Parts: sequence; structure tokens; C-alpha cells
Amino acid sequence: MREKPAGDIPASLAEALRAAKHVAVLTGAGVSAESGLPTFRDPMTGLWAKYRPEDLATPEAFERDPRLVWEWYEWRRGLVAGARPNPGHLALAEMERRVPRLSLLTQNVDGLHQRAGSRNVVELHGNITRSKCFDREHPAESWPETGDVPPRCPRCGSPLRPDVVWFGEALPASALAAAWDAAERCDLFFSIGTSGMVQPAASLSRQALSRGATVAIINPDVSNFISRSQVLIQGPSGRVLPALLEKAWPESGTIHVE
Ligand code: BV8
Repeated sequence: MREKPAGDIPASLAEALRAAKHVAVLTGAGVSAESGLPTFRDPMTGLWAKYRPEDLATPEAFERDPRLVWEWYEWRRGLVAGARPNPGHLALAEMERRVPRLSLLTQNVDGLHQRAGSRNVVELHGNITRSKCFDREHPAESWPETGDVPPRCPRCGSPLRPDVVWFGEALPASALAAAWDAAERCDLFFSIGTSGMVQPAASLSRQALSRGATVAIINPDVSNFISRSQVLIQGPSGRVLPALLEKAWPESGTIHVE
């Protein structure tokens, strides 16, 4: 296991980034932690303290109590609206501008990568700021305020839900195909801010490794990534990623990601 404290970026990784033809990056909730958004590992607080995300983020939970699930997402949408991209998001957008090709595969549903300027973003689990109806998946950008909670689909009247992938639901086929393709073709794969617990996203780094890519893990907690074949960098992505860019492109001076 090659564990590196934050800020101590292996020169070999910086060189691999400079030389990379196709970089794939898998991000998880940890990348948005420094934007103030709770991760799934964080205990839920306040009104939601007695619930576990995996118990609310399911079609069964919505069918059982649509109001509760809709209100949980409304609370989260409020947090997302008040959040801003952090230096980790901005560094990934800068990285995309510096390498020939970068595929950003995110498990996050907060849209902060796009707001940071990343362009080639694959949303594996959807996006919390979009809504659709439960029965027919009609996209809904606006709806009449009738007092219904959840509101009703303007086209078919079925209850609206967030446009995210719940546990037990299939990922969007095009997103999953793009993610597998990136994992197979990339020469450098980063897994950043994810506990690697949720499938099928968690299998992408193994796929990259099996195809001979260099795999680097960036996480303050690298304990469950014991592996001889991965580069482990222990630290918060908001600090490690800007340091990595500065090490890879020192000639560019301080890369401003504030
Ligand atoms: C599927 C959207 C099949 C919703 C999410 C039984 C039945 C069905 C399926 C299953 C089953 N058993 C298992 C499964 C598979 C299941 C699964 O993996 N379950 C887990 C719990 C075992 N997967 C699924 O159900 C998937 N679908 O399998 O479909 C299928 C096929 C055909 C037809 C029908 C079905 C769907 C999974 C997607 C679920 N939706 N999100 C919402 O957001 O509300 S998942 C959600 O949780 C997130 O998107 C994310 O992916 C996941 C949490 O993971 P992380 O992002 O890693 O976050 P986490 O909190 O875990 O970790 C944070 C990390 O950050 C930590 O490591 C921490 O150390 C680090 N960190 C903290 N601070 C920082 C940091 N890192 C860097 N910097 C910092 N500052």
C-alpha cells in the first residue's frame, strides 16, 4: 500500500497525469463534502436524523410515503441550491482543460461539477435538481401549485419524484455504457471521495485496473482501499486536487481554483 499524506503528491502520479491521453475520474459524495453537502456516510441530522439514506432513496419508500420522500429531496435540493463548487470541483474542471480527454463519471446528484465548469460529465445516478413523474417518467420542469405533496405531473397527473437513480433501480443505460467505456479505455483512473460501496459504480476502478490503467484513490480515509496496485493519496479532495495540478503543471504557477 502506497499511502501519501495530503500535499505529498507522488511525482510519478503527476507525471502520469501530464502524459495521460484519457483520464477517467469517478467522484462520490466526498467531493461535495467541502461544499457543505453531507455525504451518505455522515449521520443524518435534524428532522432526518432517524432515517438512513438507503431507506429513503428507494421506489418502495416513495410508494410507502411519497410525501416523506419528496420532502427529504426538497430539503436536499435546498442544501444544493445554497452550495457552491469547492476547489476540488474547480480543479477537476481545470484538469479537463489540460488533458486530451477527461471523462468525469459522478455518483453525485448535485450538479456541482457542471457548475464548476466541467463539460464531459456522466451522471451515473441522475440529478436532484430535475424532476419526473413516478408512473411514466415524464420530465417536469414546472407544475401547477395545487398544494399536493408531491406535486402532480402536468401531463398524466401521477406524483412527481426526483430524477435520480434509487437503490434497486437500473442506472441510465447510456450513462453506464459511457462509464464502462471510459474505464476500459482510460490510461489513468481517479476514484475520488467515494467509499466504493455502491454498485455498479464501485466496479469501475477494478475494470480500469484490469485493463492496465494507473488507478489513484483520493480520500481522507484510505483504510478500506488496501491495495498494492493503487496509488493511495490520503486527504480532502479540495486540497489534494489543486496540489496535484500544481505538481503536474508547475510552469503554470499557482492554478487558481478559488
Ligand atoms: C442496481 C442517488 C440493478 C439517490 C444513489 C438489492 C437489490 C437491488 C440492488 C442491490 C441489492 N443489493 C445491492 C444492490 C446494488 C445496489 C447497491 O450497491 N447497494 C449498496 C448499498 C450495497 N445498487 C443499486 O441498487 C443500483 N442499481 O444495482 O440496479 C438493476 C439492474 C436492472 C434492473 C433493475 C435493477 C443503484 C445505485 C444508485 C443508488 N443511488 N444516489 C440519492 O442521492 O438520493 S447512491 C448514493 O449513495 C450516492 O449517489 C452514492 O453513489 C452512494 C454513496 O456513496 P459515496 O458517494 O461513496 O458516498 P459515501 O457517503 O458512501 O462516502 C463518502 C466518501 O467520501 C467516504 O469514503 C469519505 O471518506 C470520503 N470523503 C469525506 N470527505 C471527503 C471525502 N473524500 C474526499 N474529500 C473530502 N473532503
